[in-house]
Amino acid sequence: MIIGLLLTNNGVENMERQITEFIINQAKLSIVQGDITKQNTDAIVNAANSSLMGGGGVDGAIHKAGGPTILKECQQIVARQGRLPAGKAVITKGGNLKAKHVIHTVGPIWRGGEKGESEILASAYRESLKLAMEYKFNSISFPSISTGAYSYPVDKASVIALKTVINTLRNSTDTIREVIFVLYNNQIFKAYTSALKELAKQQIS
Ligand code: AR6
Repeated sequence: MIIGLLLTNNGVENMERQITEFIINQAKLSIVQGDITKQNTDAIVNAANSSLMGGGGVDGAIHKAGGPTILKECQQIVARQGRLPAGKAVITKGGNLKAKHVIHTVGPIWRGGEKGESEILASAYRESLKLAMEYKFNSISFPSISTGAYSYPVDKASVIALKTVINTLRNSTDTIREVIFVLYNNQIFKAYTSALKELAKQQIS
């Protein structure tokens, strides 16, 4: 059950802006504008590609900040189980990152919306949370999966991302107490903020 929505505008460290918090059972969902590589949650999520060999965007930033051990572990995973299908997730250690673990998932490439994109995107969030629960993490940070190089329209992606996390937290009695969406640019941040306000209105009314 959702028990509250709090709107704040704190001066958070690292130039982050945090404006929206949403309480679901015992967990807090919040949205901040910032760089996910600076987060100290138990895990941060990487919007990777199926090769798990790194790339641009948030993937490149995570590998750069975390150092080469992350890529090494990714190579071992691919050697063991092959490429990572879209909608699935795997986990590595965090290397030099503050977060001790990185959950790598692959979102859908936007192809117009009729190719199962929404289900694959929801699955990427669900599978990432499932891994976090298996590892008994208390906190996890997500980027906005698929809304960069993979071109998923953010007005649609934000609703799917938030709904999937809210529904998972609502149906869970697990260890997760904090989920943070860490959004790099202002346009994406604004889209998530208005999507969350809209969802909150629907939930509360
Ligand atoms: N912290 C948080 N979010 C970030 C950061 C950061 N440091 N850097 C970028 N973003 P993208 P995708 C945001 O392209 O669309 C890669 O090359 C960015 O503003 O990183 O899922 C992979 O290897 C955007 O909102 O991921 C794949 O080939 C969001 O992260 C492909 O891109 C996602 O953008 C995956 O594409």
